[in-house]
Amino acid sequence: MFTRPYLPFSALQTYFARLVLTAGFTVAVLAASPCQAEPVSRAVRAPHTITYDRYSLKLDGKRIFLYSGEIHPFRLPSPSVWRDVLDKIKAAGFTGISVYFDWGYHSPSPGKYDFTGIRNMDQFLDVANDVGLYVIARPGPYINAEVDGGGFPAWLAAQPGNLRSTDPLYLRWAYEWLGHIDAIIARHQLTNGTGSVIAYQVENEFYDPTAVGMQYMQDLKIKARADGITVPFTFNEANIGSTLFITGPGAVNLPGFDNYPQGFDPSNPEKWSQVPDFTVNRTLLKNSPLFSPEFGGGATDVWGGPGYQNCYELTNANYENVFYKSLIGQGLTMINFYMTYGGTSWGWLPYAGNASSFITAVYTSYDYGAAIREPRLLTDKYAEQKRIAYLLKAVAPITETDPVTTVTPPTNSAILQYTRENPKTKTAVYVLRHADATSTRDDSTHFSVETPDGHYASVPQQAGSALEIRGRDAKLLLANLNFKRAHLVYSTSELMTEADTGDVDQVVLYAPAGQHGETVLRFATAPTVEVLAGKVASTYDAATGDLRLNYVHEGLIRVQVAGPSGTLSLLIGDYAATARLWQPDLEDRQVLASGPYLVRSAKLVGDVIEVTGDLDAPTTLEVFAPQSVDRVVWNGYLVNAQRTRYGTLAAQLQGPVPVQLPSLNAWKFQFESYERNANFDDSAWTVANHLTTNNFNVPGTLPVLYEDDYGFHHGDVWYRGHFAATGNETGITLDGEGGVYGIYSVWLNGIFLGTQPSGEHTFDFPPAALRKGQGNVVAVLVMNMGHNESFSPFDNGRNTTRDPRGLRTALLQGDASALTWRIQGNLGGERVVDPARGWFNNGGLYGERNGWHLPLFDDGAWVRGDLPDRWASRRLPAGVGWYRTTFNLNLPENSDVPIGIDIDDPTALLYRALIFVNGWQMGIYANELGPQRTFPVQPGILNPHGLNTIAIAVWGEEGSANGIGSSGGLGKVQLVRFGNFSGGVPIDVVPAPQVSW
Ligand code: IPT
Repeated sequence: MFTRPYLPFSALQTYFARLVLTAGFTVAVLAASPCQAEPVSRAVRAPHTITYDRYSLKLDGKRIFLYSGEIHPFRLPSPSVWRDVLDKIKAAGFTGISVYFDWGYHSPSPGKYDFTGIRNMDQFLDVANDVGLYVIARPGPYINAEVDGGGFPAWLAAQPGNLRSTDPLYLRWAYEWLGHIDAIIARHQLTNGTGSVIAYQVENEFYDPTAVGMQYMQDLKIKARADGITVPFTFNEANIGSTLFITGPGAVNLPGFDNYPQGFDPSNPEKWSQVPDFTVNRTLLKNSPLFSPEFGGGATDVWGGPGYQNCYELTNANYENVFYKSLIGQGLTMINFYMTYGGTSWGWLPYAGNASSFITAVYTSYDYGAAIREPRLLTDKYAEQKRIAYLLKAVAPITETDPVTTVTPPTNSAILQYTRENPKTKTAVYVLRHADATSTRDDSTHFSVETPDGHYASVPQQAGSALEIRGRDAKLLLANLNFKRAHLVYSTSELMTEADTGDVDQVVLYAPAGQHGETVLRFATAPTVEVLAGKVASTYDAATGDLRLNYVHEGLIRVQVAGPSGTLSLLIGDYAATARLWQPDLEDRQVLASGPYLVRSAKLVGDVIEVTGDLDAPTTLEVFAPQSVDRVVWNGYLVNAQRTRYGTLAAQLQGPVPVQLPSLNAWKFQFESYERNANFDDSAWTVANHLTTNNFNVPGTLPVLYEDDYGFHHGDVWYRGHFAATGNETGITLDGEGGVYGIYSVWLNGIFLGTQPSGEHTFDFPPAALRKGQGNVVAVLVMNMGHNESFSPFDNGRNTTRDPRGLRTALLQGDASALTWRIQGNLGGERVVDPARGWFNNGGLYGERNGWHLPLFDDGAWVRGDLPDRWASRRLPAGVGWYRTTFNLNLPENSDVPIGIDIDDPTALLYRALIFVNGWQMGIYANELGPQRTFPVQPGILNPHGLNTIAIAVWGEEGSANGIGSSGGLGKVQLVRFGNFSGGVPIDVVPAPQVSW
């Protein structure tokens, strides 16, 4: 654990200067200790008014484009890196985030709530406010989200009441949750001036158009207002064109429509869809903007699926380009992308699934193929979103546009054009794409620009050039736009941003490399045009005042145009040249920085610009700042910056220090599953003898053996059924229920009877195993892969969270002997023994109940367990065995080295494994299913500067008593590095018990 004081430049000056040699360049260092990215607080403090009309949201009367990214704090259980991910979202120009709050993550048992440690949502919302992101708060009570129970706490499944309805037996619990979470959200509202929450979503995707559904929504709204929620209400309706909750009871202020055009099946990532039409909502939404609360930013994957790289490709940068720009072309001014950072469904958070649902199940990773990958990595999807987001920030007129219908269509009929115009400024917005969005053809066209500046019937005008639209590509073009120091008539290049750096107006334009570009600016008198880099042809027409620039996009072209109102610096790039361009938010000042992997913040202090960020390699940092600035501080170091011939400042920055991860060896091993044996002492276990249940699903036999009814909710659960044998018993019929991919293993008096997937199965007793006239024990280990969601709010769907887990049926065959049962899940059940890691961290394996997963557990008596290891050669039966090792990390200071744990083994072996890192369950592994074999582990869970412990609990699914046919064992386990960056954020190791078991 370490924290580093931030030394503002003034403080740096008081330190001794010293010189270090970095990558062949001399850098003056004024700091005694460097600093990692220090939060630049952009905190919003004064109370604000939030209003809206049919065009956009308005904050204190000023229109904003809400360009928002979805992130779930419960999928990032290391508060230090909340800031990292939020910095990254902010740095891409997003104006907001949308956040689900997971009821089940905060409530282990009826009446108990926890908002401390990794569950500290005040802290999360504080960071969002500090970073400068608006928040759409989505507290449910139901959230879906591919999380256990869809966000319903598992204990709720054992309570009476009709979920997601007006049933008072349900509402009393829903209100209890809202009472807690609303109080937190209310403290962070823009309307109070104490935070950045800008909107509040009521419930989640709710198709129930009946009186009950509408009243339920109305009840939740009344509750939220009573709890002090004063920001506008939103709702995420699934069906574009639905009138639900737009008027009448339950109506929200800002109705929105979810859409995932590419769907959720990543098996064919080349498959494309058509662009949905949100404009059908225009007639419905009279007084609120077009809004998509969830627009596909990636996709889910399932156990045994093709993996998240496919999800990424299914929703790649081209998809973003075409679909997101089309939404702007349709006039949306509020869009949230689901997900922007997916994260990790660590522990037992993943939703186990329902074979009939549109998403059957998810596994530990919730990477989602999103713009920021699970190890917090930036991608070309991120770069694409940044180009769009910067444009939206730079061009205020886009927040208020009407469609223009009287438009000459593009000359190429394969191209579709959305045309919009700001009614006040008459700025025109054109979005051009293939009418058939799936087309892979490269096309070219001319189009017509008609604004108060004039009528340009065929653009581009330059003979021999055309507007090129590649297959699966789109362009958002502008006309009649006032820059700070010049007027844009039109451009066939896309605008990324405009930054007034004080003396010049930096205007960044781009297009794919090799494409023609034409930009027309208007000046009353001929400007001077100086081409500083690249090739540009310019013509000035004194009659119109038009200065026309023609060029071919390649690298970074630089042109200075000096007119009567000042100098315009045009930076004309291709995609590569814009990917690493940054416009940190300085509120009243504007600067650009280019080169680094990430720029988190910038600050002007006198003649110094302080920049923070991350580097993935030695980097030339170029800073576009006022001419008065002549010194550059990078992450607390004064660097040697030179004035370039373009008037900018450039400095060579040293890349990250090379990092070698330790190899994992010296593994120890211990087999357990003692519970399978007849003589195991289960007298302290819970007696399972209920004859009734609140669960609507009728048990197959009595007593009720649903684990949730006995206070065991997550992970693996043991059952032991005792019976006195007559000798006629031939077997037992069991229905083990652990969700679609759940399994259960069964033993009689320690003799293994088999492992089956969820569902009913009869296990035959080997005659020799039965003890006639004596006590016998059937032992069952059930893997509960999580509770189902309650996706459909109709009666038959709203209670699917109650789908039973554990045993539903247990019936001896051959003789009706009575079975008496005991059950044991996680240690303590609903009485949480490890509040820091919490109730999703552990199930009921012997090792978990005895702390074998914890860092300082003494495994001195265990045997050697070099990997790969095969239980067949150890003559071990089916059951559970544990591997443990430790390793030291000593990662460079001020660095971010995302690390994961990788398991490599042939998939023929049937085993499952739980991966614990420093006691935290960071992965559920299914060797036979995959696809996840690499498990990112965030810093804070990992100690970057100290000892770390890995414990892996393996459940060998098959094998005889002497180990023949044993499927247990463990393949090679290694640490993998997803990158190496200098910079990062300060990391605090998450406090959690070491050995308090
Ligand atoms: C939408 C849910 O609102 C969201 O919680 C999540 O489950 C998402 O789906 C899929 O990742 S529901 C919509 C797609 C019908």
